[in-house]
This record gives sequence, structure tokens and C-alpha cells, in this order.
Amino acid sequence: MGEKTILITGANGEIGHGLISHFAEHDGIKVVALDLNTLDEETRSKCYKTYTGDILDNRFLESLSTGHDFDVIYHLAALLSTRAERQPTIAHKVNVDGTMNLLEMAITQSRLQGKEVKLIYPSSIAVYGLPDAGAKGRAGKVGEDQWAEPRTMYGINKLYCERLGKYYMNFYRQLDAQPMEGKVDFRCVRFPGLISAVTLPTGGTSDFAPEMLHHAAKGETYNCFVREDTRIPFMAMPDGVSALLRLEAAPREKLSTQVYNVGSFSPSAAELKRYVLKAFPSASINFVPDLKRQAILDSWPADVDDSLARNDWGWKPEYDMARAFDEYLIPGVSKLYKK
Ligand code: AKB
Repeated sequence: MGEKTILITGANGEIGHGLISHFAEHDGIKVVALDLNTLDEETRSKCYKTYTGDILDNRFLESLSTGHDFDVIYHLAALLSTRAERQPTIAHKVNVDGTMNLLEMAITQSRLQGKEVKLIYPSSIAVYGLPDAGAKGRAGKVGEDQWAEPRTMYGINKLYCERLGKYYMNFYRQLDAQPMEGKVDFRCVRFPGLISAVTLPTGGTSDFAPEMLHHAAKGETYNCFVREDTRIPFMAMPDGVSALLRLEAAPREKLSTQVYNVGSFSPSAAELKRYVLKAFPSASINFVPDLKRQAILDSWPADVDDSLARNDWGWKPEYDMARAFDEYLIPGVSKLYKK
């Protein structure tokens, strides 16, 4: 089998670390990692090449593209929902213009290489926007085409970029006299909140779950910024990484759409606290809701219908909530913070 070159943007983030570790265990894969910040030594050692640079810098992207033939681009770089709400202009630039730049790079690469280039894109449950808690309760598991009325800058950015990806794949330069030579194979998963045992997210609104766990493991008091009854879907990081890999590997003819929900477990904040306390009985966790961040969470669905992903490419999470805590999260955070 020939070598495969994979570009990962936002490589320093939580998903980036997971993907890089996965690829490091497989022969024939050259990972080119890109982030605004320098990667740590251990992560760098797992990559073929690493770059510190900005996805908004077109000259930098051009030189990157000239130096490598990418088969797949995992475009992970983004500002998450809370940070995007505080810096909407920057969020729009990074989340939307940055994605446009990567789609353009994929088209150019495809034209030059004479073959399709895959662009794998993590979207989010933030694309949904339920009007109130009553509607959220009645909606149950939300399908891809329901309630796509985001109320955050991040959710709007993600929804728009999903559509940009579909456009680049299906209609790009549709008025040109000659058919376009380059082709992007755009594939996207809408992630729930992700929980990792080894890294803490920054700037998200689903961060209350990983923060609760990591604070408990460190022996620090945690004032959780949501109500106890807050319920949104979550997923253990290994399943998040595996969802992206499985979607990338799926035969194109099996895919009936380009954008897929992926679900796993859907606890309330109170249930999360119970699981955390089981492992760290002396943890101090209080609920001190921040009403503005709460309103964002109340607009996100309590659960997602991921039957399309299950039927089309065999999506099935390995970790339900009990297994996620017992076999991955608790052993992982305990090791991470062991003195
Ligand atoms: C966030 O909270 O912004 C992210 C997400 C749900 O996409 N974790």
C-alpha cells in the first residue's frame, strides 16, 4: 500500500492530539501538523512535519500546499462557542474564512494531483437551536435536518461551513465553460461535547463536563456553570477520533449525505456529578449557573438521532457512559494528576 499524507489543522487541540497518536501507530501515514502554537516535543515526534502558522495567512498556506501532496485534510482549527461569542469577528474569520482557505487548498491540491482530496470536518451540536427548554424536551433525538437555527456565532459558522463544504463538493464553479478538474470529497460529523482524559478544552460551552472531572481529579472545588438538569450529548474522545477515522474510511458510494450526527451518551449535569463523585468521593462540586451560557446549552438538543451514520458507515460508539468513566476517563485523569 502506498503512503498517505494527511494535513491536520488545529493539531494542538484535543482532537488533533488524539488523531496524531492514532496515526503514529500506523505505518505508511505521514502527518503534517499545523497549529498557531508550537506543538510539544512528544506530539512533534509523532509527525512527519510540523508547522506553526495561521490558516488565515494565504501565502503561508500556499507554500505549505506547494511542499506537500495531501490525500486527506482534517480541518480541526476553530474557536469554540463561548470564545466565539466573546470575539465574534475573530471567530468568523478563523471559523469561516479559515475553512474557505482550506477548501480552496483542497481544490488546488486535487487539481494538481489529478485525484479527489478528502476534507474531513468536525461540526457540532451547536448548529442546532431549540427555542426553549419545553421545545428541547419535546424534540427528543434531533435529526440532521431539524432545528438548524443556531443562536451562537460558532453554531452559525459551523452550519455555514457545512454548506460551504457541500457546495465545494457538488456545485463549485458550476457556471464555468469547462467542468472543474479538482474535486473535494467533503465529509463532516456533528460532534456532541467531547470529554478527554488527557486534555482540557478551552472556550467551549460543553466544557462543564470535562472541567468537573478534571477539577475533581486535581482535588479542586468546581463551581459548575450550568443547572443540574442540563442535558446535552457527550462522547469520550477515543470515540470522537474513531468517528472521524471511520467516516474518512467509508466508501463514498455508501454515504447518502455529507453531514452526519454521531451520538454516544446523554447525561444530565447531576448524573455527571454522580459519576465523578463515585471515583472522587471527596470532590467539591457546586452548581452556580451562568444564565447566559445556560441559555446556549438550553438551545442545544438533549440528544441526537445518529441513525444515518449508523446505517451508512456503521457508526457505533465503543463507550457508553459507564465504560467511558470506568475504563477511560477515571483511570486517565487519575494517572494524569498523580503526584
Ligand atoms: C463547544 O462547547 O463549543 C464545543 C462544541 C459542543 O462544539 N465543545
